[in-house]
Amino acid sequence: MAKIKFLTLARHIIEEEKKHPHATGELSGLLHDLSLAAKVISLEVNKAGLVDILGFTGDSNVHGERVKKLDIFAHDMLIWAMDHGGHLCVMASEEEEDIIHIPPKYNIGKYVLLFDPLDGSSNIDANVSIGTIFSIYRRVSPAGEPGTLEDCLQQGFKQVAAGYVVYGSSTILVYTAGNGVHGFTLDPAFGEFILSHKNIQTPKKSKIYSINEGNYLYWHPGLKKYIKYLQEEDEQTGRPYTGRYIGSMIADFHRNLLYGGIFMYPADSRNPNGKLRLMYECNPVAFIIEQAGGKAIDGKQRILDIKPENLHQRVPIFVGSE
Ligand code: P6P
Repeated sequence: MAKIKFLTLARHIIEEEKKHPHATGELSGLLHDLSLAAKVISLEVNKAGLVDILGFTGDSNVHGERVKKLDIFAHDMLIWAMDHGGHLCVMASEEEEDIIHIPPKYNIGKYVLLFDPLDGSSNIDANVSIGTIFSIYRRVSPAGEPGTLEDCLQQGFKQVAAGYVVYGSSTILVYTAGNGVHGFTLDPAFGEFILSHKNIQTPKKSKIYSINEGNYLYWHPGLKKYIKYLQEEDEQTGRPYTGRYIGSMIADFHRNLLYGGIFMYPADSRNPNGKLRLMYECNPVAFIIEQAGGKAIDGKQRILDIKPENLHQRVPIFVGSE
């Protein structure tokens, strides 16, 4: 029999699931449905320049940010792909103020999905990499009833899985279900995600730092000192570091996951809680980086320990090599 070299996402999920004797296959079904949405969004993102899907809908989202059509498309696509699989009891999205209920006959699933449908969307017209980020919990409300806000507002260390898709030079889906971090690259020829990065471990140390230096004036003095320290010359500690900042968090995070480094979106005098969202941006990447041997803090505590107060709360984040 021919030696088949490649491993599809679907096959990998099933093999991972076999490692858990009491796995029911629901999480596998959920991740499979997510990968379908990712393929369709990837198709649209990669031809965005060709059809009239660029530009603004003219609407603005719950945060008053002008919304690009692809944002809405990705949001709608994820809901369409996820709300009838029977795996979920509730969902939440960056694009929706409140929790998203699952149609009654399908809302008996035991999982909760939170997502940022298209992070970095201000970069779409410039062909810069953007991404979808997702976070999965087990429900805490009684089975058989519709999911609740309480199901969504769980601390990050309770995530059962988390991941992201980067729509860039290729489309890559990276996820963890608590047993390491694995990356799958989409082969558009036959529309399958193929294992390309098994068991990603982020370098313990690196010379890359990612931060928007345009906010320097508003930073805490200690942060100013730290960034200046990185820019000093010192052979022994490998300084000066290299600045790399795409302005699309998931693209910056993905590069640093593979190459090592630190990504920072700190609090500053204008944004006391920073800019990035806890539930569907910081918690997922914090789960991933810790599984890959790195760290994620808000400047004081572990991101995964933060007790959420609301669905769209922002937190400062310092994430990357230990
Ligand atoms: P700034 C994109 O809009 C985003 O939400 C993240 O993807 C990115 O890291 C950040 O904002 C960039 O923000 O203030 O540096 O432009």
